Amino acid sequence: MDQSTRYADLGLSEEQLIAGGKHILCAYRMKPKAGYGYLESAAHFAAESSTGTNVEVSTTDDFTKGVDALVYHADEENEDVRIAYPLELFDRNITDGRMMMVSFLTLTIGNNQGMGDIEYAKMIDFWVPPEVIRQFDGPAMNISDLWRILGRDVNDGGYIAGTIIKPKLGLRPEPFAKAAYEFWLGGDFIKNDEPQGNQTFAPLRKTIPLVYDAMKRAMDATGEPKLFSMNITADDHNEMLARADFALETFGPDANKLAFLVDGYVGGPGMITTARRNYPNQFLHYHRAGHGAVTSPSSKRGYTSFVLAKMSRLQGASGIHVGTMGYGKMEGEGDDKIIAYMIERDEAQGPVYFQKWYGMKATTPIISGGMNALRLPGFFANLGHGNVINTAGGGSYGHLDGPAAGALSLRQGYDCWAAGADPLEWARTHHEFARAFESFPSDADAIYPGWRESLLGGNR
Ligand code: RUB
Repeated sequence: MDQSTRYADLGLSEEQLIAGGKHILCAYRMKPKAGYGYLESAAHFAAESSTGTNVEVSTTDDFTKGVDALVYHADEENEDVRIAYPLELFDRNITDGRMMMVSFLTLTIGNNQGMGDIEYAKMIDFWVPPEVIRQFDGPAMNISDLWRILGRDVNDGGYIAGTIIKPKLGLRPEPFAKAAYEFWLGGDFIKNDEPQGNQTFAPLRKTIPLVYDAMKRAMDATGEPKLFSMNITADDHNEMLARADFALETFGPDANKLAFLVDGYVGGPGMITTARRNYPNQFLHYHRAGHGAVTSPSSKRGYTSFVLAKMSRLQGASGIHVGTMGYGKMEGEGDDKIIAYMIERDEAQGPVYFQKWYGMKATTPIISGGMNALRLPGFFANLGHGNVINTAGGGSYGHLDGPAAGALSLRQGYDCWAAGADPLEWARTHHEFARAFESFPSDADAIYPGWRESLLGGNR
């Protein structure tokens, strides 16, 4: 059944929809199955994403039709479909009237992902009006709060050198805390790797007190504050709270140095909001493990990393992983810097829409995945600034001289970029950075082809 007379209105202008502020706009890369017309399929897609189904139903009335999602742009050649969703469609809390991300996803990336007449549809951007900004929590904390704890400038405090405890799994409590202590001797921020929690060989009630003890010793040894991002992800809301409460009590007077990490893609929006609303005084670290299943450029369905990051700011993530923009081990490219700009600026241009955030706090980009000191100067040159958290697991624990040297090499990699220095020249006067070349020789060969002659005098 062709529903395009009801669910499409190509006369609507995007500019007017934005000025009106009564819709959420979504842009999809969409292709119908062979034999289905483009506008007809797009209209069916909008119907299934709002008030309709594949047939007319007798219970529809005039009010219902007033909240139909409408296709307002359908460009078959560029596979570009844009849909306006009236705000009334979205579910609201009975407790406080606020909007919820799960409802946004259920409608805009819900049944429409499995329709028989759609080959694929991937959301590449969305735009929200000021009213939606007012109805989401947004971040309570971000990198500024971490800079304050670290004693730095709260507006331009610079690079936070971090790591992920490695190995990913298999450390018992004592070696785990030792690994943390050693990194903190040189670096600022440690996160649990995302599968680490309460495994039988490392019970959380034993591990977390040892981690706090390691933090205190590292703070005494260095005279600097340190930060720990603890994974509180769990299926059960009560289990999340139990983990978080135990850690807050354990860290006692240093609880402000504790962040909570949540696996927000596998766990879903409810988990992020659990952390955001129950612990507004803690930095909320959004880890996105699993997101590649839908965000990868090889996936034609789901949504992009850009969309994921934008949703996370609305929900209130303090920081989210945004990839390494082609400089690390995970998929990505230089243009992904718009992901960082969208979450950290008060207004930014996305792939389709220009978004204003009306003062909603920024979400901090977390740069991670195969990073080490050698990769940082190029990364920062591409991004254009260094006000990020960087977690380098292999890049710290893989340093030939150990994690403290690994941490120092990261900081020196950042300083090299900030000074506008030539990395090979910089290495002559920065020992840990120089040793990163020998620690990660294949990276060194790829990024700095002349390094062996320059640093080793051609001896190796
Ligand atoms: C980092 C690591 C993280 C990824 C996740 O370890 O594996 O889980 O950063 O990817 P290492 P992303 O530093 O040893 O590579 O940050 O893209 O979400």
